[in-house]
Amino acid sequence: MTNLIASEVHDLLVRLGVPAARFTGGTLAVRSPVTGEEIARVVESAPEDARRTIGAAAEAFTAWRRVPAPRRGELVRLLGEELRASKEALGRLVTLEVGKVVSEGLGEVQEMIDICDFAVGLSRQLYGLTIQSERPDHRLTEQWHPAGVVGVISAFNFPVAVWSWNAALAFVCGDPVVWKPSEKTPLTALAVQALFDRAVARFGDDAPANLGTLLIGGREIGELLVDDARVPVVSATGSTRMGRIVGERVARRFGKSILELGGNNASIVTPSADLELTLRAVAFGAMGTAGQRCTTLRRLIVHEDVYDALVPRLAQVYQRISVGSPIDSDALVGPLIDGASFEAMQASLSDAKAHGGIVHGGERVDVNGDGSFYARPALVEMPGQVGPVREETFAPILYVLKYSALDEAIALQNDVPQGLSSSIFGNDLREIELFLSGAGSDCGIANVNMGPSGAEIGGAFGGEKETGGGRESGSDAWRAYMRRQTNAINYGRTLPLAQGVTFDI
Ligand code: UN1
Repeated sequence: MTNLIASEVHDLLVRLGVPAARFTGGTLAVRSPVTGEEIARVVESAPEDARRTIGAAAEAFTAWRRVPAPRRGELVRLLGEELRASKEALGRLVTLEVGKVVSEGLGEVQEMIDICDFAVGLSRQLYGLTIQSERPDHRLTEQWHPAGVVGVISAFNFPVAVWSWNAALAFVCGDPVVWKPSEKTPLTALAVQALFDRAVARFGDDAPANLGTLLIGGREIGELLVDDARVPVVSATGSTRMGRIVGERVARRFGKSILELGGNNASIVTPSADLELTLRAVAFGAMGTAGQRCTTLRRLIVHEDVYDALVPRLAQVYQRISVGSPIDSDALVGPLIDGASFEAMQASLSDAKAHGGIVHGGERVDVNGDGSFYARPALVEMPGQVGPVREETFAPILYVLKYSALDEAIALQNDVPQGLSSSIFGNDLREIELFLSGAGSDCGIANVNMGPSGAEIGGAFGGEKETGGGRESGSDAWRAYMRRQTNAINYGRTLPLAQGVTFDI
C-alpha cells in the first residue's frame, strides 16, 4: 500500500503535466491522509521569488486588462476544456491528497468546470448601469474595469475548486491571479497550474506571461500577498483566526479582501418535515467530506414533536455509516486530514461531555494504521448551545438541540459567531418563509429541504459575521474582482452644475 500511493501520485502528476523536479527533492513534505505516508517533497517558493512573481503578475495586468473581456473568456473556456479532459486524473489526485471519497473528488473538479462555463458567459455580461442625469444633455453611467492582481489563499478542504471560483472570474474580469494554496495540498495546485499553463499555450500570444502563478509555502509566503500593495484584491478562505489577520492587514493598505471563513451551520427540523428526506440530507450534510466543509452541518435544531422520531434513527445511521479508505472501499466517510484534526475533534467531544452532552460515536477507526486518522462521525445530544457548539471544529461532529417554538429555533440558529449557511426542513409555508425572511436566518446561505452544504456555483457563496462577509462564485460576485467607475458626460454646450449650484466667473 505504502509505495503504491506515492507512485500513483507521481504518475498522475506527470500525466497532468507537472515536471517531476517540482515535487521531488523539495523541502515541503506532503502526506496522503489515506495512509499517512509521505507522497512528495515539493519545492517551496523563496520569499524573493515570491516578490518577483507578484511583480510579474502586476506586469501581466497592464497587458491583460486591454484584452477584450469576451476574448479573456476564451481562455477560461480552454481551461474548462482542459479540466474536462483531466477530470478523472485530477479528481483522483484530490482523493489521494485530501482523502475525499471518489465521487467528491470528481465533484470538486466538476465544480471547477461549472464555474469556468459560468465565467465564459459572464465575459460578455460585465454590465454597468445607465443612470438618469438631473442635468440637461448629460449622461450618467457606470462601468466596471479590471481591478488588478488578485491574490488567492485557499484551504486544504477544497484544494482546487476555491481557486477556480476566484480565478475563473478574475481572469474574465481582466485580473492576473497569484495563488497560495494550503501547504497541506500543493500537489493538486501544481496539477491545476499545469492545466492552466496548457490552456494559456493554446490560447495564444495575447495572454501575457505570468497571468496565473503559484506560490508554494507556508504562512510567510501568504503574508507577502497580504501585505503587497501591488495586490489590490486578496481572496482568503480558511479559519476565522486567519481571516481576521488577513482582513486587517489588507485593509491597512486599503486593499480589498474577499473573506470566506468559518461556518457553524445549522438546520432546523420543523414538525411538518419529511423525515426520510431529512435523514438523508442530514447524513450527507454532517458526515460528507468527513465533516471538513466550511458548509458542513454542525448543529441540528429539532422540534420536540419529531425529536424521538428522528434522532434515534439518526444515531443508527451514525453507527452504521461506512468509514474507510477512499481508494479501496466504497466508504462514504474518508479520513480526516491529519492527527491534529483528530485531536481537535476529540477535544471538542470531551468538552461537549463536560457541558452535559451525550456523545454517540466519535471514536478512532483503524483503517490504515497509525499514520492515518479515520473517525466514526459523532452525534452529540446537547442540553443547550454551550461550549464547543458555538465553535467550528473541522471534523464530523453534529450537535443536536431540541426546540419547541420556531422563534426560539431561529434565535438559536443565529446565536453563534459564524454566519455561513443554514437550512430548514418542513412543509409549512409560513414557517419556511419566516426562516427565509429578514427576521429569519442571518446567514449568507439559507436552504429549504436540504442541508447547508453542496452549494451550486450559480449563486453567490459566502456568509456574514465571523464568516467574513465575502461572496465568491455566482450571481454578481464578479464585482469584487473589478473596480467601479462612474462617468458623467456632458454633450451640451452649457455647463449646468449639479444640485443647482452656480459659479459664474
Ligand atoms: C468549503 O467548504 O470551503 O457548498 C466550500 C459546498 C461546496 C463548497 C464548500 N460547493 O459545500
